[in-house]
Amino acid sequence: MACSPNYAPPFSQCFLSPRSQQDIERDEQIYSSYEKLTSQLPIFNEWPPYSLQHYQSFWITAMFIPACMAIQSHFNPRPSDILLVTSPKSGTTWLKALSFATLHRHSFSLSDHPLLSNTPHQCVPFLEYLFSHRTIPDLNVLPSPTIFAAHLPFPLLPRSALSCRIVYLCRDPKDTFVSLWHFLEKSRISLSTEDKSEGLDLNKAFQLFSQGMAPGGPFWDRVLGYWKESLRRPGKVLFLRYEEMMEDPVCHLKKLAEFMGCPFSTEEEKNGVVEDIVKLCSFDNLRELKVNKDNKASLEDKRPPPSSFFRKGKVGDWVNYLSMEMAESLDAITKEKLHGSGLSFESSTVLP
Ligand code: PAP
Repeated sequence: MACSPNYAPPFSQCFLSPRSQQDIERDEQIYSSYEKLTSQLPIFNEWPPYSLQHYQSFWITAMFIPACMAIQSHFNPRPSDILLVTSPKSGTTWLKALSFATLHRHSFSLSDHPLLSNTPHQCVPFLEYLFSHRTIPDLNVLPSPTIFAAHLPFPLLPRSALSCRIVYLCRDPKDTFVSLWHFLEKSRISLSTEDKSEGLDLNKAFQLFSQGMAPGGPFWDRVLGYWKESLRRPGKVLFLRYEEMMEDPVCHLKKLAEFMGCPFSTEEEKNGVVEDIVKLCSFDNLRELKVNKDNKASLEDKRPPPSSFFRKGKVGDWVNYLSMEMAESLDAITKEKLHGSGLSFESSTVLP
């Protein structure tokens, strides 16, 4: 059984294979062409600390657009791999922890687990970061299966992504918005050096989010993309909701394990393995770990501090920040946008 102090996330290996001068020049050319294309896209600077650009009908964080282009052309997962996709602030960190702990449950003991000394984001990296090093990563050197994550909207995923299994997690738009606003405020403060740019006022941010002009937006187009695909290919795309997972994490973890191809055995269920993983990955447990309490941002790659991914972890916290008028307005937009799709957020609107 592996021991977590020895566990090092394997992702640096993607960049270690010897590369010929030709490969280096090829990657250089590829990324230069992506940067050139990126520089021509409409830019929007209202959401500090990140700029957004309009790329293929979505507002994407500008610094990740060359990586998105690289993913679109060079991401070729193996059928065994698993891709977690979320709208930003929908429970990505939680889903990463749950799927990592579930897939690797036979390799690590819960008392000495990699998630106790690595953040969920270190255990399951975003493709947007893996492809942002001006080098196409060699993902084939990674153990099979490997879990990756992405915030990419479905229309921006390459066809090749459907060769693996995709888990999509979404969250009520009001809570998503409130979480996003707090996260960007915290990121702005922790990433600012001499630049003391002002934050985005909550009311203004709300207006922009409602118009679809928010990181990863429009919210509804993104959710609908994965919702429709999950109906079309239920064996390939599992559609999950934060509120439902919070209500019954055990039932949803079993569903997730089955979808990932590693269902819990009757023996495991009897022995409480599912409950143990839920406990390991719970908000209260992860938030209290030293590694996740870290308040230091990485200025080099503009990464917010680990602590910014753990705020309240509650359903319905919007009630503390949005007026009833705002909530009704966002609900009405959501109802209209999702009309006829079979998807609705109405049950998650009930006041907590
Ligand atoms: P990302 O999309 O930027 O990677 P993501 O993890 O989706 O981040 O967003 C963090 C949200 O998930 C926070 O929500 P809040 O602002 O409403 O509190 C965070 O608290 C919540 N979260 C993080 N870990 C967990 C967890 N283990 N269980 C439940 N919620 C969690």
